[in-house]
Amino acid sequence: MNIAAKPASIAADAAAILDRLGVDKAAYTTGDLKSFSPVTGEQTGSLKTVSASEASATIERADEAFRAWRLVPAPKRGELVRLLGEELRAAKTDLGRLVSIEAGKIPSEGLGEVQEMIDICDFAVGLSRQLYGLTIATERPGHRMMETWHPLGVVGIISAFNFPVAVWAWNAALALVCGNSVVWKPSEKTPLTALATHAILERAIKRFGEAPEGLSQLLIGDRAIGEVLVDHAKVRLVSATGSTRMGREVGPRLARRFARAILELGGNNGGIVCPSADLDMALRAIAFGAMGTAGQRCTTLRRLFVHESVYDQLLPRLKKAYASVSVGNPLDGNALVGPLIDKLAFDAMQKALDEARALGGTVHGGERVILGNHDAFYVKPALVEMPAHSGPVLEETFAPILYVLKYTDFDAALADHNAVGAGLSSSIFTLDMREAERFLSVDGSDCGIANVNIGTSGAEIGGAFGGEKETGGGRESGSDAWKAYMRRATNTINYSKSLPLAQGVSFDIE
Ligand code: UN1
Repeated sequence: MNIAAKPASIAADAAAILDRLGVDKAAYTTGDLKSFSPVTGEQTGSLKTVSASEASATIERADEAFRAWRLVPAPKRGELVRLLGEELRAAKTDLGRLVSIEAGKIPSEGLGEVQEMIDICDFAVGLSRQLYGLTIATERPGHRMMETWHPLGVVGIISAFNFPVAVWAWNAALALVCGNSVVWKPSEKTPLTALATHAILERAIKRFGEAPEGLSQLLIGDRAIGEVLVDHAKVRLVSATGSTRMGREVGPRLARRFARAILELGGNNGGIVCPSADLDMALRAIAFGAMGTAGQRCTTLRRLFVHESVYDQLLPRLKKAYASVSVGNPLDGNALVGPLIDKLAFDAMQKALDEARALGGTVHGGERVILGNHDAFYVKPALVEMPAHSGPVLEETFAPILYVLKYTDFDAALADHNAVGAGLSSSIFTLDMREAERFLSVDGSDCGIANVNIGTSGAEIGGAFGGEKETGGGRESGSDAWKAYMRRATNTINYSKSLPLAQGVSFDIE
């Protein structure tokens, strides 16, 4: 879609996009939740929020919708998701730009996020004809044993600012083909992209024609609204993406009522550069992994272990890349690094850098870049040479900080690599198959994602996405992640004329 004239402000730019996508102006101009663009810090909207009782009523409606939707054959449900994919293709330019406005992503990353949504729709459409279980050999004659997968119920989605719409799509596309209804609580930092996404979905629902009312709904509100979603008895699964701190609260609350959780929490992702590494390739992968999205992906590369034999070759090249990377307004120009989401993120980054300095770290970059607006927080990505794997290196700071450590012994580097709370993504750069295979093996990387000769970030949707330990253990997106969105029934059918008991038990009554 062409943008006719250059809008006067970012707010006007966002309003024009929302208008084209069919969002009612009142939804983002007459409420009390203020939204901002990190690009300039300017306000972009004031959104209507829901009360706790309205949120409960929304969930009840979603439960009603679920009861009807589960009866629709799965391939037919897939047709709705196919239409969603079509609408997303048509809206890609607009939604991608809105992601840039609201999350500060550079254009290719804003568009890339929408592409992830399209990809997962395609995946889910195919999946809608593949929701199958096993037939299992039984020990009894004249019997058959099989498993059936049934829809689960209302699926709650809690998403974070850094992937404001793709994470919804990973969950919603699967949940819908699996026969569930969806209630979404987006980040308060990125509500406009949620309104836009929902308007796109509503267009697909309209074209589909037969979806029950309330099949997919949006809750704009604060943390208390998220709690309603987590605590409501009709919500059978909550997929929550965000900090480990958030997950520590959400997980036990869901467990208390035996609801399911898919938790996708913090990452403190590491990479190992071995003596045989292709350094040109490693350099590019490290640069994107550590500086891309201004260090605000949960898969961002945060710790780099470099073998002493290549340290002095790689470090100067990395320093050069850090010194020359373009930081700037993602809406115009060709910057590779956009803004941090807000001042809190900037403060957390500076605190981590101070701690690193106090422990003897040498910090290159990391300073604020003022681009004419004091409410926007741009930074030079920071490269930190650390003498030891300690202090802030052990924690995820959601900002572009890459800690670099020199190693001598592969086993020791691997042990340090695994010695953090989070366990999301990891990579090794090597041409030595022993090192590569070891990294992927049982006593290699302990993360949910382990890569060879590519970076930690930018996973495709076809694989299961998520991580271990304090990352929460959940898996979303591809592979068989769909199973978390359904319930499995094991069925044993007796077509014989007798009733043999399993394990040879006899229980003969007169
Ligand atoms: C996230 O940061 O929450 O692998 C998700 C990646 C993206 C998804 C990141 N496909 O970097």
